[in-house]
Amino acid sequence: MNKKGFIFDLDGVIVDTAKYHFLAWKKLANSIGVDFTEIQNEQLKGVSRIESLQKILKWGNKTLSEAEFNRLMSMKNEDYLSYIDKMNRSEILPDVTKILDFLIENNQPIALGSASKNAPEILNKVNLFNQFNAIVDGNAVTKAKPDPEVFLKAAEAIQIKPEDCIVFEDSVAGIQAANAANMISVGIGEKQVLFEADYIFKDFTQISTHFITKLIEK
Ligand code: B16
Ligand code: MG
Repeated sequence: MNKKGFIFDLDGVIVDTAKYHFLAWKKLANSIGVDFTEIQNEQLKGVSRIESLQKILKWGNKTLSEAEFNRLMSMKNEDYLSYIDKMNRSEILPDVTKILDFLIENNQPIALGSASKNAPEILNKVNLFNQFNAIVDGNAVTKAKPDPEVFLKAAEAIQIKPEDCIVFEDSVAGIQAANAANMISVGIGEKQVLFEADYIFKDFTQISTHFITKLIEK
């Protein structure tokens, strides 16, 4: 049987941790007198922790010393981790396990390609860590999405050529990264937002095992 590399983003694809990022960033932004809305939160999807704080400070017209910047980043992460700590399997997004199980049954290599430095912890919380043959996360990359580094490293880790990899992503930057890596991009979310993707589905309930089989046989 053909082998393709299936690379999953984490936040917004496997679990909806965006709501916890929102709560933690809002608390932090408000604590320094900066407003933070759900619309702004959308713009932080797929963006690294450092860049997220830089954007919030820019929106609020604030400048901070390096020490203060680092202190705020740790504060946000501690708060975020207090939500992650309470996560369990019920937070896996619908039909994600159906697709992962199907790929495993069909001996297809699976990797994680996420900007999050908390990825291993989250995968452990929802008990999915062992489903992945490789994990490439925010600790392993130097260049953030839309740079293709995270996905190229994931492909290398599962020993599949980039053009034989399929990426599932919910962020615009992530779709651009997958396209730049010369991989097939599958957008999970809204058509109007993710129009640069090769395929777009609202969520995994819309993805059939028939579609996955076609990708494997391509
Ligand atoms: P952390 P993904 C990304 O995860 C999130 O979408 C983004 O909002 C977050 O800032 C980034 O991870 C870094 O997360 O603070 O946990 O290192 O979508 O690439 O899985
Ligand atoms: Mg994401």
